[in-house]
Amino acid sequence: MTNLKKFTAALLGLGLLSAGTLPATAHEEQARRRGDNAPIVIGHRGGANGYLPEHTLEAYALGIALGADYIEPDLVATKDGVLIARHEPNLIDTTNVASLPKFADRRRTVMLDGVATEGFFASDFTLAEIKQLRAVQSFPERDQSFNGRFTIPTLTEVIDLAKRKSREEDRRIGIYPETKHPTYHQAIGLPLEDRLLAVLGAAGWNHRNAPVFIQSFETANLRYLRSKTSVRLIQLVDANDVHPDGSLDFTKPYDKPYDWVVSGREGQFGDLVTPRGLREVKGYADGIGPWKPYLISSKCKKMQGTACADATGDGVVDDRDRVLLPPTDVIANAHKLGLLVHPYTFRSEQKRLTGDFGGNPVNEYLAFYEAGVDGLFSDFADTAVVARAMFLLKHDADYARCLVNARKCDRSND
Ligand SMILES: [Ca+2]
Ligand SMILES: [Ca+2]
Repeated sequence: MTNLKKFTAALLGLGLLSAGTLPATAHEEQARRRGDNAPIVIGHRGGANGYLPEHTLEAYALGIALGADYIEPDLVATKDGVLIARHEPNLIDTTNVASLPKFADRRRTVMLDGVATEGFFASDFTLAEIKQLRAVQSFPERDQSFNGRFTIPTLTEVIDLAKRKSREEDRRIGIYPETKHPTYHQAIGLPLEDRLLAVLGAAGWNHRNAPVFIQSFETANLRYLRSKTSVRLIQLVDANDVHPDGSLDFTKPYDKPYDWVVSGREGQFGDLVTPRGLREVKGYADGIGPWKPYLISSKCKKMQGTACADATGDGVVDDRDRVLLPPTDVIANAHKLGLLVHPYTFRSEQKRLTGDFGGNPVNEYLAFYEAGVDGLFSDFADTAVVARAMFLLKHDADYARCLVNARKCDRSND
């Protein structure tokens, strides 16, 4: 956070400024244009998982080499209570576990957030057993040639890597851990939150100025974490899909945070990004991590019945058959409250790029940087970094001079 934002937050806290008439907003905008508060690039599942199997030290290291400011370990717990980096408790899509006869008897079906899920679960494996597995690329359309080569890292190993690379690269590389399925982990007796704080504490990173953001799709565990730590917290905001008209679809189980299902709270994820919802989030978190259509959505170019038509005529219906809608007011409303906005997930494949971007992922990043995001989650950190440099060249004369003079031009905002 910039000094200006801290000052603004302090004034808000003292009641000297009302969020509705925030004179600092214009200054913040100027600061952002100068690059004082350049958006951060968060290496989603490492930041190089467009290239390598996700959540491996190799993918994190490549993400850092490609310029990511933060690397993102998703966290699940092993049987012996160690936090490891995996996208899901179910290891079947991201490791070779299903091909190892010695673990065949571990296959089972569990209820994961109300959904019957079959596979191999991290909580049935000790860390020593986890270390016998190897990671695989979970996106079938991406390079599979590194499958079976890399091990599954612990959170501690990820932190050690971030610290070592920070020294080697002479820049601050942080971590952006996500607590995966917190209610589920509590129910199986392996709650994530205190384990995470213990690991951060051991690393000297359980404090406000640590290069750490903790994120969650649930709300109750973030409130708990707020009561235990000053580390920055981010409320993730999901949805199921985007309707043909650009409005969001809240089909279960992606309709609401799972702790709301358990507690019986009405509503849906979208409630968290209304002005009222943002004020609630401000009570326990430092920002939001919304799915990107909450900020800039898209609608079908042409309809076929009630669905999108194949407007491009290439035989498939995907994001290329959609056109952008104007940005929503979510970023402005969040910024009025001093909340950061870090949308997900930016991916370079052609089928994932809205028609307006002309097949160039740089154009998507530029649209979101121009809309005012404070950072974003990318599978291809190199492209996010290139687009950020273009954005800063356009708006930040100091940055342009710095680049031409071959000085160190580290513009990330913390
Ligand atoms: Ca994640
Ligand atoms: Ca098409």
